[in-house]
Amino acid sequence: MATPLENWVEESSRLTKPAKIVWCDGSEAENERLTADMLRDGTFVELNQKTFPNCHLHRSNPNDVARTEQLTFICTQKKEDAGPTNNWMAPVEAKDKLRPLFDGSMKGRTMYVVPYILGPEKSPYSKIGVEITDSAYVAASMRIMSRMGKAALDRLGSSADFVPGLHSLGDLDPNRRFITHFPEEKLIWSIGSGYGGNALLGKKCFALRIASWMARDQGWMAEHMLILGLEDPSGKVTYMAAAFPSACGKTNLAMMVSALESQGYRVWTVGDDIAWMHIAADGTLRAINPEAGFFGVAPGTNAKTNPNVMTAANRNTIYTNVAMTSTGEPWWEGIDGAPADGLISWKGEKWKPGDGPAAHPNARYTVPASQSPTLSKHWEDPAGIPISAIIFGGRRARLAPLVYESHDWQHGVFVGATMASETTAAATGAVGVSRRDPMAMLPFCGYNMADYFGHWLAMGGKMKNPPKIFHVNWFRKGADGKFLWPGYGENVRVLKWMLDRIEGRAAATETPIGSVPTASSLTLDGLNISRDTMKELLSVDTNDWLAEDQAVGEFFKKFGDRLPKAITEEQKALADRLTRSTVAAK
Ligand code: OXD
Ligand code: MN
Repeated sequence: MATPLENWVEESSRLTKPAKIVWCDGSEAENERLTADMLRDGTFVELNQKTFPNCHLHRSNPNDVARTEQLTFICTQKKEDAGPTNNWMAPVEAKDKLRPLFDGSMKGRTMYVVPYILGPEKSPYSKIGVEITDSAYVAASMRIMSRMGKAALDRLGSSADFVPGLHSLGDLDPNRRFITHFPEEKLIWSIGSGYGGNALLGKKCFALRIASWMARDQGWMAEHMLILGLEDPSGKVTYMAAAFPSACGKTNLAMMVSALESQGYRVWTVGDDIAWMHIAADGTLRAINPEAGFFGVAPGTNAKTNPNVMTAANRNTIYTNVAMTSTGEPWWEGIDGAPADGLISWKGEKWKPGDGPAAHPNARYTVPASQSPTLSKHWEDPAGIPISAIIFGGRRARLAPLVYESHDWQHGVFVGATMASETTAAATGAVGVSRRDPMAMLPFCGYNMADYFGHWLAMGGKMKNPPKIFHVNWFRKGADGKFLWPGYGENVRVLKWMLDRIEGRAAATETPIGSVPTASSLTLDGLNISRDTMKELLSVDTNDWLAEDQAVGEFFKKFGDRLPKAITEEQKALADRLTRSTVAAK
């Protein structure tokens, strides 16, 4: 008898009518075949195989270079279940719209059936997905980003317990591009884009949008968070999970070279983008990284900002939309060294100064996590690793201090729910515009965000010792428009302060927004930063925060009655604390 997977593949092939069907096993030999095919048809350009062995460049269609949030839909029966921050279509309407686009979309093409595991192979928290795609680039990328192939099929057996994702490049016309999610039936349909987050369905579509829905139903958390371990001089490692919006430096933070290494503080990487967190039997929060690779933003990456990824991405890596030097090496703005003669732009054209960026600002590397020199030896622990701190953050030129600690879990949830950040090139649309992005999940929460806040609040009540919740801002600027904090490897000083707070060692000043480090509680030795700059970095301007709290109130109005009372109470309590402190200052 046919298995549920075989039935779905059969049904999908009847609709899309591919010339042939290939079941991916994830083997080396298969990857070589896929690579050879892509080199032959131009999907891949070979990079210098001496200096970048097994590395290839993919140039996507210039109209298809970032996630398209305006074309991404949550298709629940009831509109309110998708909530006011998601685009919504009724499931029947979405299927009626997309079915004709899928009809015959794979004619003359190969259909790849890509089974994958999200999470460590042996973890009870891992889940299985199967993507059907007509893009060899997607199949090869999924091999890096997940445990793809035979291992997934073996784990699945004849079970129906997998998330199906149907993907076709279609004709790449943005007018016929839709990324649709059906969380009630745990199904994904995506057509018209070959770009990462729209097309690698295991990533944002399953591991966040569908998984966040499952997590709410099943009592766990699927979050847009890196996971890192901070080792102290005694060798003890404390794990932290951090949510920042896209392209705000999650990969760099997770892979950082610590500026305090000589004092015995090092950072270990568990994940760079997504965390699945469960409450263990002992009441601790434990996290796994559902992914197996890093799909990071290349521009700005160099030997100073992320030396570890520079080392990791010099073999077995797929580059997307980077530029290429005359010797066939990848190049992007912000890499060490000026552009040399003979540079080829991300569009495959000869590049000359004045042409604009040679690499697309959202150019990416897709690199196996196993190649990271900082990979934690516990990154595949089936039970996950224990989380002691949750960090929220964003790009804010003003307002938010370098770091502050929330009063307790409920206040921390409010801090996450009120996150805001300036937009980046990771999604299409204007760059640098400030927008609310609760828990960095605005584009990725598969259900009504008011219910999502409620889920966060409820999870805190179920934990024995909920992690401390912090907020950071590496991006505060001075009056001259320059960043006040050096960032990158120096960020470990902030992580160390958090560790010291967890262990009850560091002092803090109480402010209306939370606890801010005292000047002497941050380890600043070896860093050339003035007292005045530190003061500015840690300052909390009551009037600015009153205006912020009002803007937050406006944002929350979107959710109407569905917003949990505890969140409204936190918002009012903040306003009270701010008003009291303004009065006291007069
Ligand atoms: C990503 C994103 O690609 O958040 O991780 O856009
Ligand atoms: Mn991301």
